[in-house]
Amino acid sequence: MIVSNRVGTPGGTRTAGGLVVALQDALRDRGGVWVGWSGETVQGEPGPAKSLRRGRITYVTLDLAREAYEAFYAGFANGTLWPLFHYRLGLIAFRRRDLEGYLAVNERFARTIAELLRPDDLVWVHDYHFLALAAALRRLGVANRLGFFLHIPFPAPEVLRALPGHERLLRALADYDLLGFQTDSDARCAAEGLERLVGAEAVGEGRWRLGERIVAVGVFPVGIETDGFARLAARAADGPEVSRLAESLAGRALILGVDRLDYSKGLLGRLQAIAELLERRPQWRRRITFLQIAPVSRGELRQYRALRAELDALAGRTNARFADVDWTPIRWVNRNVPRAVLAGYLRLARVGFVTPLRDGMNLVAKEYVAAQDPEDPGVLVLSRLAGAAEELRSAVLVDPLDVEGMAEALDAALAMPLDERRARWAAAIAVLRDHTAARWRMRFLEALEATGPATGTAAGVLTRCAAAT
Ligand code: GDG
Repeated sequence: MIVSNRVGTPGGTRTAGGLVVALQDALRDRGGVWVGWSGETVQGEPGPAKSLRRGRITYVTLDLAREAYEAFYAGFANGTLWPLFHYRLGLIAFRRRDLEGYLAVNERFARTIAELLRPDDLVWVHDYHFLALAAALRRLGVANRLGFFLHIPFPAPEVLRALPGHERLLRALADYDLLGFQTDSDARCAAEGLERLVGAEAVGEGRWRLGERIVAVGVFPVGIETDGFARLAARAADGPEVSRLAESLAGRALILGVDRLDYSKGLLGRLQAIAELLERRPQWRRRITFLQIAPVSRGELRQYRALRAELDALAGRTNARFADVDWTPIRWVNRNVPRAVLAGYLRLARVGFVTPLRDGMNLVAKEYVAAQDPEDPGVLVLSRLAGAAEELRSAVLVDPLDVEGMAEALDAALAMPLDERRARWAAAIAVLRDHTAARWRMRFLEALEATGPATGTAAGVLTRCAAAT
């Protein structure tokens, strides 16, 4: 059974991202149930869960009452946990009733799940919306193996300490059998949090004891379907949408960014770096186009509306400063682009420009590498603070606060000779062919199966995390 806030229901309005595809494949291989929010909010009490069966997968979705949505989703998950876990303390809004609403939604999901579970089912829970789900399930007497994977960074104990109620959430995490993280650093922070903030005790092999519970902690970097995405990009390259973009460039080099419009993605610094490049290296004026695809995300939250206004203004100012009658340096697109077209755009780009201030992994960085033409690959310019930077060491790595440094990196990437581009790309694609989405889910599920309710052991799968002790 997979539990995640958003569900890849067939015919759903959300376009399939890499993650939804990966989870769908996991269920298709083994058969199973996918539980999550329907995406609908209702006035008054929501009705019972809806269920839809397609092949071996059953989708179970719950509507949320408007107030529950405000407290759980907009409030505690995205107004408190998201900024905290991305180290943006100044953006945090905390309200007790949001925390209570969050815990209540976790309880409601637990009741639905408990009714559906068979004794030998594995449960794989995703992301910061459900930190407290295992605790709610245990209270209902569920003894199944429960695994949790966090897609976003896990903060250091000193940062987590700022959250009222953090002890309760950490204790709730120990009700899972396995906690999975994107990077060593995230796993280490979680383990330190368990030790220092709620007194868990390391018992070796990446496991911690808290009261009666033993919880394993492991590192499982999310991958993409590397070969599948490469084929998608190669096929899309001659399609009408990609040709339209290629023709409009009139031979200029394309620098491309693709991100949900989110303050964690470093979009302000990215725009400043483009301006800095054009200011300091005038030879690139008229010779580059920066295209940013930034579909609006969480637009109902104040912090996101403010960011959008600031970005619109900065893009406008930079264009006004450098544009000519037949050239504007920045194309700023808030529309969602179909996945195949996006793959083609990535292949066309001379530079993939990915500069989050902090990111659990960042799949766009991986998709950019997978999409390249092996004969003539472009260059990935990647923030050191993306989880992906731990794997993609051959990218041009940048500090996302260092605007001058990012402009220099763009200059180097645009001028990079073919043999160096090929060598960097070959190193990156080798990592991505090894660390695929399929391997990610297999490793996680094997590790979860290796934890036992009886013994609580997680044999031999958590060695990378030993450093965390
Ligand atoms: C979270 C963590 C972690 C984007 N715009 C369009 C579009 N996308 C697709 C991308 C990519 C996905 O959305 C975004 O994934 P990221 O990993 O870059 O970022 P988050 O959404 O913040 O994801 C992150 C991830 O979970 C997985 O664990 O890596 O750190 O924050 O696949 O291509 N897709 C389409 N049109 C768009 O306009 N079709």
